[in-house]
Amino acid sequence: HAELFPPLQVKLALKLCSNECDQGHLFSDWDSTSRGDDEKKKKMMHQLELLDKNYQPGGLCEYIKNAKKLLKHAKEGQNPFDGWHPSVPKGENVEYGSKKHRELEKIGLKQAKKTAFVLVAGGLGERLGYKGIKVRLPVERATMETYLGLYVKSILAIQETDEVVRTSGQKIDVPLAIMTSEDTHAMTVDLLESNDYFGAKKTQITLMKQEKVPCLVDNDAHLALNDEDKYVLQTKPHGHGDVHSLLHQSGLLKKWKQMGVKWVTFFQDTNSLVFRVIPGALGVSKSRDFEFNSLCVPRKAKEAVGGIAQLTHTDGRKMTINVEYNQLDPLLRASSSDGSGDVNDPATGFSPYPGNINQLIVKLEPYEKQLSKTGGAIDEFVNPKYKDSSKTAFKSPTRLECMMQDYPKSLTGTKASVGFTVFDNWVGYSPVKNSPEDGKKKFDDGQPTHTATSGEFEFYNCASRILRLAGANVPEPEIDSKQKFNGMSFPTGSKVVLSPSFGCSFERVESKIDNLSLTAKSVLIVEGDVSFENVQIDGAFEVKAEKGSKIVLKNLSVKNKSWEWRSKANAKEEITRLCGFEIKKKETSSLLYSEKNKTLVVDGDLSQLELKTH
Ligand code: UPG
Repeated sequence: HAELFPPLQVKLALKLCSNECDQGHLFSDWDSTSRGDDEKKKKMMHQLELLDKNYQPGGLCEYIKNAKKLLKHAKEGQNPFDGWHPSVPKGENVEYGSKKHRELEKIGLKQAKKTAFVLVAGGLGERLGYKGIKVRLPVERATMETYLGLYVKSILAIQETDEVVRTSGQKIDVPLAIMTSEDTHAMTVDLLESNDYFGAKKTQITLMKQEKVPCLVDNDAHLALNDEDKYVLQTKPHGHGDVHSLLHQSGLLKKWKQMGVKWVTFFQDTNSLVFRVIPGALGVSKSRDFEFNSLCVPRKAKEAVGGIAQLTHTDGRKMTINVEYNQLDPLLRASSSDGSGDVNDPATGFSPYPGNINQLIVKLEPYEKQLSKTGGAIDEFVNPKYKDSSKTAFKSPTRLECMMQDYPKSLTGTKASVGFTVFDNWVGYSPVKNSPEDGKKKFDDGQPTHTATSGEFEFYNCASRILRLAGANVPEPEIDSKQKFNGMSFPTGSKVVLSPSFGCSFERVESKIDNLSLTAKSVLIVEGDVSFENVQIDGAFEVKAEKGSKIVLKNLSVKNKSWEWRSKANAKEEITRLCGFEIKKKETSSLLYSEKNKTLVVDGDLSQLELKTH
């Protein structure tokens, strides 16, 4: 068939058929006498060529070689942690709002101007059961802000801070790279374009698409063809670890270095709280000169959150690394004297191993250097589901995977400083990963549910708590066990949304509050430069100062019928079904001010506010 294909494709096919790669089965049905299916054959060679190009470094032959080795280890039941002993590592614990935290934020905000952000958003979130991309989900339904909108606006708020000024006096555009996949790319582009990049410059955001890898049918790493079409290879996602090779291949790291970027901060598709802790964590990276800093929260045993452990090898090597949630229990069981695995410490009610939330801060210079050496390759693993205990056949084709938090494995044996920073759950971690049905099971087990419902309430509760720490009088949220959302009850209270432009650090929020109080039934939505002096709210209040303008609220008492979060089961509308409630808006007081370079002072005069009855 050689005349059908360009020479490079012929070379690739021959390589694949070599003894070493042993993939002759891919072509065994090709009829050498008839020339039928030529177009399909061309498409297949094109697919193979892409798969070869995308698996870097090394191409398809390297993939097959790695797969054979890992499948052999899996069949032999080799423990990936053989020879390594886990212990609880020492990291930096930071209490949000404390003196130490304020100091770290000051240092961190200075570093923020030298930070590039990387969002990994190639996953479809199958556990959630949502049809769209996860970054399109609303963080909360009071404003319907999407995750991607919140993230971009948080980056822009950092960019707007006084500290973010180049030596020349010019403000820089803080870069954001987003890793997408075939499943999420088009929808991510559409979300950005239809929202005008959420106020960012188009050039500020770079999209990098990860490609899938071929599936494997057996322990000899034979590549899988589609059951319905023998000219199409089956593929699956390779995992978020691809982000490193993509950053390397795209040349972004070099470009960022030239721009003066010093840090790269990675984060995931749904964690509405991530930007609350980034300034402080950047402060830790800077002051402790961490080359790699994982952000953590206290972890409940068995929670689907990896644990950070110090692993010490019998030969003396040490590494501080995430042990993924499905591997932590067997590792701990194998190494403890009494066989106890992933269990809570009775004294704290949490696992002694800090939970990795996969927000990673990496020092750019050594990272770029290391990736130039490795090409961004990350340790892979394979997780085949065998048909029976002979471990000779798989239930369905498997593939190699990799995780972005495994990057420090490549630093073992070097002097690189790898550390972690722990914040409390309420301010650091609130992902949306589980369907209402799976969330309910976790709820019944006393586990965090990580549902759209918990995500929304935790977002409001975090903002309320920050206001309390800043001196405001906001009641603690309470659980009303009669009020169930998709069968679960959560602590709820005032619904507070502080947009990133209101303050991207604790001190900034605190500087805007001087005697503010809210009742539990209140809703407060604040955007832009707004300050509160002697303000009482008992109702729903939306206040927004457009960019460049300022509002000072003084001696005000806002009162109206407010909004209500009403439980609603089995709704047709997808988001309502996921959260299990709808918002009934009754009355809202609102104020919008957009005069550039001017301040609106509202002193005791309620007539300046608009009262809407819905
Ligand atoms: N993702 C990709 N490409 C992939 C797979 C995932 O970009 O091929 C993205 C995904 O969109 C998300 C992130 O990677 O933003 C994480 O994926 P997810 O399925 O949410 O990860 P988990 O299996 O829940 O676990 C990760 C870490 C774990 C950590 C946890 C914290 O592996 O160590 O505790 O996230 O949320």
